[in-house]
Amino acid sequence: MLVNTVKEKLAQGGAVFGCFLRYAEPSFAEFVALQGWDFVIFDGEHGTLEPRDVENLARAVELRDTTPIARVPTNQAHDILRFLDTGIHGVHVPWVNTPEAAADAVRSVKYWPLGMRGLAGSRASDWGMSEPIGEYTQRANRETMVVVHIETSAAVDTIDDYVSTDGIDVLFIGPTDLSHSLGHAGDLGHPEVVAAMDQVANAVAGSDKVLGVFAGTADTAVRWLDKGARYLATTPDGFLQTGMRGYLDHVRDR
Ligand code: 3PY
Ligand code: MG
Repeated sequence: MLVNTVKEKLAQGGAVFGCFLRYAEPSFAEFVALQGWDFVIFDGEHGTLEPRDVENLARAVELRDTTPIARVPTNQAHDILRFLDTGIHGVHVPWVNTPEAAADAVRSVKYWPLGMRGLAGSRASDWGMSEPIGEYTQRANRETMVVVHIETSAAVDTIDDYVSTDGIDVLFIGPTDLSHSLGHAGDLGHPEVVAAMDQVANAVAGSDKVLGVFAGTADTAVRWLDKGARYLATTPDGFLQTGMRGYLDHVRDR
């Protein structure tokens, strides 16, 4: 398991930038990593990616010094384990709607004494060949990140208790699900959605957690940096769509 440079940069007070990817193509993942993103999040919640895909995608981005992370499909220990065993350096856990569920996520990600992640030879541990297994478990506990999605009104209502939960690195706002949960699906600028996101940002400020958020465009990311976010994620889909549509609109309208 390599050093988690995202965790390192965050510990130094820096901001990190990443991309969600939902395509099972290692060359595309490597192409994206070469743009210079700090991390890539392979999306096991939305789309079709399975742990087998993620293992090869992780290899591809590691080649380009980019930290591999995955969004797991559920907050179930066995789902989280199958993704972690591929060798990724952290998980995004979706739909963590109570502080107790956040503590469950930490227990699934960490080995003893912080949690009860299942232990066996896998790519994550170099199949037990590089170091004594007890050293690996403690190193994995240090290097592996827990990113918890705050994306329902129930989570926002109890945000102060998430902030004091040990073992969480990033509290990550999922604006789309949050807007849906508040009855304003897709309207990320609705005053109630903005107020809920600001409530999360205010609760995280001054705590030992990092504020993360999905920010599709660079302008949105800059606004969030100004509000204290230091873990920003987007997706290539929007950029591809804008670029390709722009090309076709330009050539077809002549
Ligand atoms: C959301 O907006 O709901 C997300 O999960 C973003 O990744
Ligand atoms: Mg979501």
